[in-house]
Amino acid sequence: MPEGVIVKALSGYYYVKPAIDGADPVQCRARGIFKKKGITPLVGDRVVYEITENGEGTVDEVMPRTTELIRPPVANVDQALLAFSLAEPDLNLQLLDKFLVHTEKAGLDTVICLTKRDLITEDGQPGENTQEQMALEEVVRLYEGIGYSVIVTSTRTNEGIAEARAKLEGRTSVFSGQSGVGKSSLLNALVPGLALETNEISSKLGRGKHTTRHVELIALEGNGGGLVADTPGFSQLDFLQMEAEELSSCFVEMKRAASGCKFRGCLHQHEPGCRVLALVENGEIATSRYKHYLVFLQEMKERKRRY
Ligand SMILES: Nc1nc2c(ncn2[C@@H]2O[C@H](COP(=O)(O)OP(=O)(O)O)[C@@H](O)[C@H]2O)c(=O)[nH]1
Ligand SMILES: [Mg+2]
Ligand SMILES: [Zn+2]
Repeated sequence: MPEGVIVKALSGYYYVKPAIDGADPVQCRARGIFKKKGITPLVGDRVVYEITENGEGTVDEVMPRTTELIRPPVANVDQALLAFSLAEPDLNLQLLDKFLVHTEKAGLDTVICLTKRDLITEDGQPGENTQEQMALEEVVRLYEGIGYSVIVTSTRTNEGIAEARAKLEGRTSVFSGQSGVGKSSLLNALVPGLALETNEISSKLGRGKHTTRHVELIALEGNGGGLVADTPGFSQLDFLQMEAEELSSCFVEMKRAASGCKFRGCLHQHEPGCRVLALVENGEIATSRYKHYLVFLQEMKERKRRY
């Protein structure tokens, strides 16, 4: 029986893309057996399906998942592409660090995509109302230094598009980022012929409206293939299911340093013999990252108190 991947789930139907390049998805119903077993097929699931008489099909078997994201609900994702615009809206490094906590927690490889390169000055200076005045080069150096891939893109000049495409090949990736940063535009540039709806930013609010409603995987044809989910992003970035110690381990450079802390379970605040604090002091760990860590730690504590 043929195999494929669920690329869309809508109104009780699952759209299964056959494992053949260029083939159109088959509209399928899930077998009743899944409901009995309490399995809900997810977008991203690799499945065995069967074509029925009317040209539709049935999903007969769901293969074991390697990963399972809850928000957005996608199975088998192995990579996150975090889209952050350099301007309109201004680059928000605190939000980027928050997204990174979530991709680390989910165990995903992360590519940071800095979009709208054409909107900042030639020498990479940020807009005036950026909270943290960090030039492009500095931002790239910071995150590459931690170990992340950073790609700078513009859908106006096509800068970085080929590089982004290469990163997506052969993998299942989720695109995440605030609305209005250019996710759909980027996908349109990456996939010839795709015409995702993009939206203009309301200049008053500095953010776009949500036009991406359901999760859908888009196939990158040719070369190594690959699937990409254009999603509104991790909708609720809260820290409810996280312990303080886990938070610090999601800052990977702190995690690496933590083995050098005097106390196990060190939260890197005021503990004596804290290696992280020493590295912040000597500049090996960026102040911005450490500051955001403390902000999130505080947020977590406040959350816990409220619930
Ligand atoms: N100047 C510039 N504008 C862009 C770029 N990419 C997207 N935009 C614009 O940013 C707005 C939001 O883009 P969209 O792709 O809908 O963002 P999404 O909400 O993240 O999917 C639209 O007005 C796009 O035309 C870019 O590289 N440069
Ligand atoms: Mg969009
Ligand atoms: Zn410490």
